[in-house]
Amino acid sequence: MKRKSIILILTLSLVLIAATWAIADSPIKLLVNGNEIKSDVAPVLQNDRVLVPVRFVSEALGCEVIWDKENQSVVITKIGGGDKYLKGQNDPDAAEPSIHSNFVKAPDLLAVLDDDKDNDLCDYRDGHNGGDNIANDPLVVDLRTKKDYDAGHIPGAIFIAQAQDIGMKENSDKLRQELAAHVAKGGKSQIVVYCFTAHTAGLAAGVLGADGFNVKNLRFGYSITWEGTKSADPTIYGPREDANGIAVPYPAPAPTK
Ligand SMILES: [Ca+2]
Ligand SMILES: [Ca+2]
Ligand SMILES: [Ca+2]
Repeated sequence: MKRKSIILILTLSLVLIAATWAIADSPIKLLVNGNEIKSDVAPVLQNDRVLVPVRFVSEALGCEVIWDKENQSVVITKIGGGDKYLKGQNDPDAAEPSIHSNFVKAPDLLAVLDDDKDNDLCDYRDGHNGGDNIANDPLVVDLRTKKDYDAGHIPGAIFIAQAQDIGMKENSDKLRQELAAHVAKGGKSQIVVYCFTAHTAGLAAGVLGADGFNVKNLRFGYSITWEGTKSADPTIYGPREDANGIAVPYPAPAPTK
C-alpha cells in the first residue's frame, strides 16, 4: 500500500508539474475593463509575479506614458476629459479625410491654446492672467531660425533647433526633455511643429515621428495660415510674441477676414 501511495504522490506531482508547465507555456492574457489588450511584449510570470507592459495598460486606462531617460523615470499621467490629442485630417473622425494625416489646422491649434478666448495664449504662464488649461495643449515647437522665432512666434511655442537639425540626437534629446516637462505640468504628450509654409516642418515631423514622437504639423505653416499672409484656407491672424514675450501686433489697419 505504501508503495502505491508513493507512486500516486509521484504521479500527482508530475501531473502538477506538467500543469504548471502548461500554464507557463500558454500566453498570459491582459484584460482591461473586460477588453483584451494586445501588447507588443506578452506578460510574463517571474518570481511569482506577473510583469505586464506598463504603457499598454496605462493607455488602456486613459493615461499617457513618458519614458524620461534623463531621470530614469516612467511618468504616467491621467488624461483629462475631451479629445486625447489634436486630430489630423485623416484621423477616423476627421471632417476631411486625406493623405495629410500629420496636419493640424490653425484654428484648431488656436482653440486649444486659448481656452478662455482672450487672445492671450497659454496664459497659465508666469505674468499672464490665467484662464487657459494646459491639459489639452500639445507642445508647440518652432522649426524656423532662432532669429525668426525671436522676431515673432506662436505664444507658448519653444525653439530648440531649425527643422533640418531637430532630428540630431542632442536636439531630439532636448525635445524629449521639454516634452516631459510639458507633460509634467499637465500638458499632452503631443508635439505640433511649424515652419513658414509647412514644407520643411513636414519633413522634420516625419523624422520625429519615426523617433517615436506623437507629432503634427501646422497646416500651411506660420506665415500662410497663422499670420494669414496668403489666401490659403483657413487663415487666421493669430497672436504672436517676440523673444521677450511681448505681443507683436499686426500692421494697422488690422487685417480683417
Ligand atoms: Ca487665453
Ligand atoms: Ca486669460
Ligand atoms: Ca489649452
